Amino acid sequence: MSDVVALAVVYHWSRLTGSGVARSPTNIFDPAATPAHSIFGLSMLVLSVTLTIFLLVAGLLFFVLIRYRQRPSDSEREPAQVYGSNQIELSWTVIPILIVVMLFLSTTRVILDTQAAPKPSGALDVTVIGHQFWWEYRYPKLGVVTANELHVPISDPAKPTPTYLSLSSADTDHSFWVPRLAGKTDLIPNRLNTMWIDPQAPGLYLGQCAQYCGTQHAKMLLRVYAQSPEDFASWIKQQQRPAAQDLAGGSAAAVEGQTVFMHSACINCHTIAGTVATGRFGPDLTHLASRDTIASGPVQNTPENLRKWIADPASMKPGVLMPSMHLNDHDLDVITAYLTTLH
Ligand code: HEC
Ligand SMILES: [Cu+2]
Repeated sequence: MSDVVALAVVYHWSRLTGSGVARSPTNIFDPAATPAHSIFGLSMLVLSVTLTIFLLVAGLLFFVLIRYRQRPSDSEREPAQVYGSNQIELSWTVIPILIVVMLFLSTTRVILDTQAAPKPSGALDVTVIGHQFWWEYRYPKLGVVTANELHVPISDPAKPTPTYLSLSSADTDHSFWVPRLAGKTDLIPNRLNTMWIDPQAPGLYLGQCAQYCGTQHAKMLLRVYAQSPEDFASWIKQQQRPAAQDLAGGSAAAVEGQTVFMHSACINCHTIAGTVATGRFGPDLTHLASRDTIASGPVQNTPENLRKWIADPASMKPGVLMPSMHLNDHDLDVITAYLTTLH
């Protein structure tokens, strides 16, 4: 109960001061998609019911404590003892039952609305695979594979184009949670879970793996880019281009970098579509340079960071499952030059 009060206080305080959780990009009180709106509505209902009960009970308790406190004028004799009252016992049994039934029905409605919603024909399908410690995104009908940065179209309530996610895991349990879009859904090996999101305004929605999955769980961030239909279509078009085209105008270093890359162990773990690199243990790098971040969110995608990452990934993400390949400075330079051409 004290959690509920604390939450309400924090919420109103931050609203008043315009700071703190209200401005946080992962604010659960600032829903931006239908499932998040339903959950927000339900939590406000539960909060108001439980808060009312708390205030009533605590208020009565304080009243009794103060009103009937011991006074010097009190006589030594015990006051009259009253036993049993059918009316009072009935009311404190029946009213809570009604409240619980009401909360149960409202919760059931939200669960049905978010989990059993019929899929509109305009829906986009994306397969999400959790890995230690990054996200794989596959768009099976569009032939696109990418990592860590999920792009989805915004959805107009008049003509909905929600994104339906099928979630699974390549290793251990993870959990997909972008608080402004929807509730958490776990990614569990050998099991397919589903959820959907329909952000209505373009923007970047952030989240975080919400199930402890190993050393770098904390740096397994979620980035959802909600785009206008036109922007989304052009992103898809760009992701569908074969990678080989990118090198055409590349520098000599980039061309040499491609050769070094294709002759090193990188290809066992990474895919670059249209080349001999077909590994699936690490993120698909076909359009690496089109991403804002690397390492699942925490590192900006700049040539310096990329080089540092390839030289020693654990320096940026201790416990990462990509080993340091101990490349010399020259190979690091040319591989970085090559990867930065992969738009
Ligand atoms: C043993 C498998 C393995 C090998 C070999 C390997 N990587 Fe990785 N790589 C990974 C994994 C796993 C990740 C994801 C790490 C994370 O974010 O937790 C990764 C991430 C990356 C990323 C960041 C991608 C992104 O979108 O965040 C780059 C770039 C990269 N590797 C380049 C290379 C290069 C270049 C080589 C060869 C010199 C190489 N890797 C060799 C497994 C490997
Ligand atoms: Cu995880």
